[in-house]
Amino acid sequence: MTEENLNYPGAEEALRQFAVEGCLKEIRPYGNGHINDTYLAVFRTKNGEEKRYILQRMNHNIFKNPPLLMENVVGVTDYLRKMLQAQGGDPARETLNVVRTVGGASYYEDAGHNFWRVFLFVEGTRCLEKVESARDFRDGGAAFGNFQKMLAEFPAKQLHETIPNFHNTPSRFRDFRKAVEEDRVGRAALAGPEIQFALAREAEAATLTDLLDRGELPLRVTHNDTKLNNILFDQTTGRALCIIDLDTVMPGLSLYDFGDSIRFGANTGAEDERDLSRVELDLDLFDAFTEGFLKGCGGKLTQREVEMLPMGAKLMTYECGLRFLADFLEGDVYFKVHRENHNLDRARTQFKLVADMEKKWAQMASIVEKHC
Ligand code: ADP
Ligand code: GN1
Ligand code: MG
Repeated sequence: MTEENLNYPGAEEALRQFAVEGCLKEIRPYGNGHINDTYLAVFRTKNGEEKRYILQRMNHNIFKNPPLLMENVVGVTDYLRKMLQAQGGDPARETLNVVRTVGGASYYEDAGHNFWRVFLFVEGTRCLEKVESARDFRDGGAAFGNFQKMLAEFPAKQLHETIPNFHNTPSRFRDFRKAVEEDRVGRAALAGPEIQFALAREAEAATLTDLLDRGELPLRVTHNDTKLNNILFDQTTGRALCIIDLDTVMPGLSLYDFGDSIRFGANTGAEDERDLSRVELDLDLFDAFTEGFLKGCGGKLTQREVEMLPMGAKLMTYECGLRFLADFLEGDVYFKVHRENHNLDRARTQFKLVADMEKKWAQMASIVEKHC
């Protein structure tokens, strides 16, 4: 099967279990995800053409039950494929396509209890790590809004909760406070101002969960990880084409999807920027995404949801900062890190962004009002 030097024996062994086409030519790590191990696998078919696949080793420290997770991914992508077919879309490119094992399963568990899966590589696309134009971001907003709209009638009861309390901000706050108290690797002294910043905002953490509990915000099927690099953009048309990274599709609030996108994409700096003077909320990008998202949702959001969009942005940013900081304090056990203090740098950008949102609160609210 193998043609050239392949340095990922576990990945190669896993690939062999799947119903893939041709001779394996190359495997290499791919993308910038913080969670799964992602590889690009290139095959040469009998007629000399290249066929590409995405192979992933699912992170089962984080996703405790990969088989149930894959049930979600298969259920959601099958459903989206039918919707796309009915709408005259292209189901082979506009959603993920799970490649089965030769035995027909959606994943493979190896002898070391690693869980692997394969997707068709969506050809002719670009994955953006940073917003390049307001148009892209508006389009990304429309794509995430539309994703939520398409799943509006999906039977939510069928979905397993892949990570309990994923966007439960008060629960994230408690985890953070525990990490500070335990200070397991002796890093709390390095993060004094960040810890204080986080503690000072405890009162606001429950804003959205309280509204949900009181029935003032509806539970929907949401993506929950709406980073810009979880959208593939068509290289030819430049339009947002395919929403990927479906591991956290679960019941949630529309505000989680809106907020997480703003947190990442409307930041003038990178998520791990060390120079905090470069980190601000770009109001033009906030405007563009809001416009796209509201259009994509197709007028389905309630007035209360629309009103709370700025709060969604702020709380998702704050929550992500809590998570990065807690992981720093716990010794970098969750997010992949590539340098010393990486998680602390990430937490700092999130908190800088929260502080900037607090300054720009009135402008954020009037942008939202303008679009509804
Ligand atoms: P993680 O959960 O670690 O973020 P993702 O599922 O988002 O993993 O995949 C990581 C990266 O791999 C994506 O940001 C994207 O660049 C690329 N990728 C994933 N699936 C596909 C696919 N089917 N086609 C093309 N690129 C993909
Ligand atoms: C992770 O998987 P990825 O890299 O798209 C994380 C998100 C965080 C994000 C921060 C399952 O997203 O919740 O917001 O990193 N995903 C999971 O960059 O925890
Ligand atoms: Mg991802």
